[in-house]
Amino acid sequence: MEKWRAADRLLKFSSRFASAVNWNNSCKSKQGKYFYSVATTVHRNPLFSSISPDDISYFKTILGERGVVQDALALDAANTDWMGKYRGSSKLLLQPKNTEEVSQILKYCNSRCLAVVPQGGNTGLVGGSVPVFDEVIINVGLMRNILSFDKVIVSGVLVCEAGCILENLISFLDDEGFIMPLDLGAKGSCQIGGNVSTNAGGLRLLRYGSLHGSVLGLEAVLANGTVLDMLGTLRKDNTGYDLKHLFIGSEGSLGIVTKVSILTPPKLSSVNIAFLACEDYTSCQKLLLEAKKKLGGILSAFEFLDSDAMSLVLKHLDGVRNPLPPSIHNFYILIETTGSNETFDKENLEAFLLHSVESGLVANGVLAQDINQASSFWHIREGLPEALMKAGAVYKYDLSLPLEKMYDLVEEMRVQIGPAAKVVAYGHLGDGNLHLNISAPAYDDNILAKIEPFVYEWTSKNRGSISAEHGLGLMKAAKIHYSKSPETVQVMASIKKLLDPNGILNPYKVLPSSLFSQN
Ligand code: FAD
Ligand code: 2HG
Ligand code: ZN
Repeated sequence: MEKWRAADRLLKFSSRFASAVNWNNSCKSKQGKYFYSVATTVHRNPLFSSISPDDISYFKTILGERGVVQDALALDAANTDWMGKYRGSSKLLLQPKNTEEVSQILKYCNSRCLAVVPQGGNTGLVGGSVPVFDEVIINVGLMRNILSFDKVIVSGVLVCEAGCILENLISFLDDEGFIMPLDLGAKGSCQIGGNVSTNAGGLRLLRYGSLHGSVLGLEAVLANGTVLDMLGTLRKDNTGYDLKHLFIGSEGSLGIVTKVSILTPPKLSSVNIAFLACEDYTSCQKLLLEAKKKLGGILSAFEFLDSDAMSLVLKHLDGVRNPLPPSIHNFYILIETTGSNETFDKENLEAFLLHSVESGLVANGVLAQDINQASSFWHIREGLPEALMKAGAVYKYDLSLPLEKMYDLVEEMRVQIGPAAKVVAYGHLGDGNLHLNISAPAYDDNILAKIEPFVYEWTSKNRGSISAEHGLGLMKAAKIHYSKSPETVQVMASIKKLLDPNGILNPYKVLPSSLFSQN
């Protein structure tokens, strides 16, 4: 118990820390240094047209001058992903203001066979949000209206346009006494349309489930311009196939999401956060099991990072300090509880932590005493992607694995790679989601050859998924077979061909290009 240091009351809070890194600041200067060409394995589909002056004139008649962006700086930003790793060469960015404009754009692009890439906040981590070649970029960021919020009749249903920034929705709901069922480090930049299109997981999935559960409806525009109104607000609706699910997680390959209806939970008054250290991975697993048993309904996050991840954050993020000094522990766990009974919740968490220390599962720990301390704990976990960016080149793998096997991969990867790069592990342990990051001074084919296909084969052999939450994008389009059977991939390709016969929507992403080469 003497290792247990602070146990004061945590003030309620809503937003954890400032938005994601603005990639304009963090990545741009690195492009020359770190840019990593992946387009070499993909060839431009020769059936696609190139933009002509007539096309530009047509788009101006629909969108006006303001919605047709050809400015070099803006295009440079839209062509480059958050990591500065993937880069296209689009000459055109379109910014529609409503669904009708999206429909007109797509109808025209389809008739001209102009390939498009839907782009949201451009925070994706798999090269899905930027062009591979000269695809037209369509960003619905100007479509950012909240259309309705029903907190009385159908509790907590928010209907909004797809370009709403996640953090703005979080703030809006906070004022209304509700919260978004998802939260992620990129909240300051990512759009709800992008979140839905990637089926983003994030830090609250453990408690509120995936977007397949909380998205009640959506509106999407197909490649030929057809508007699919599936913007229901009902909890239950079993009339035929539930097509909205096709658009949740299809990464812009089946349509452009223009509106979203989402079920939001009420904000609860008591939030507590603990930052703990464990000496081995087995203790982390046991702690999760215990947390699920003892904290049950109030457990809202269970995140982990290893010692290399902690060292990286301490080195690269300004103003961050280890809440559990002096030495680095092998593993750190961040536990959050959210409930409605402040006294009970706090006592419950304290009793759980005390028991965990006494039983040896937890080596050291600290409970946030105020909102600033709580934010600083979250900053360590949420700041990891930014710290990795600052450290140099990074190879990112976002894996679902059986919990008991998860850290074996990390250890095997360290042996596999040797001293050439640092293997850094963290993630949403409560969801069985490992973020395996390999940090190197620069992109290097020799390092890549040590990582792939080893990481995919290992994951497949252990019946994991090669994409827990980030999607396949360009990075893993050709790797889908490691997680899905040939028959399943074939059905996916049939759906793609049915909804987008010319293949104009986000080509080269999600599914192997080889499946469409006969087009
Ligand atoms: P973009 O990156 O612009 O696009 C992502 C994909 O969606 C692309 O394929 C794009 O074509 C498509 N798309 C975008 N908008 C639309 C639309 N309106 N209609 C159709 N298709 C569209 N992800 C997680 O799951 N969990 C996390 O915890 C998490 N944390 C992150 C932390 C940081 C610091 C960063 C940089 C990223 C993180 N991500 C996380 C990844 C990323 O933020 C999410 O995938 C997010 O949902 C992407 O939203 P976006 O608006 O930026 O989409
Ligand atoms: C997170 O959980 C994001 O922080 C990013 O999903 C993961 O950096 C990564 O690999
Ligand atoms: Zn994540």
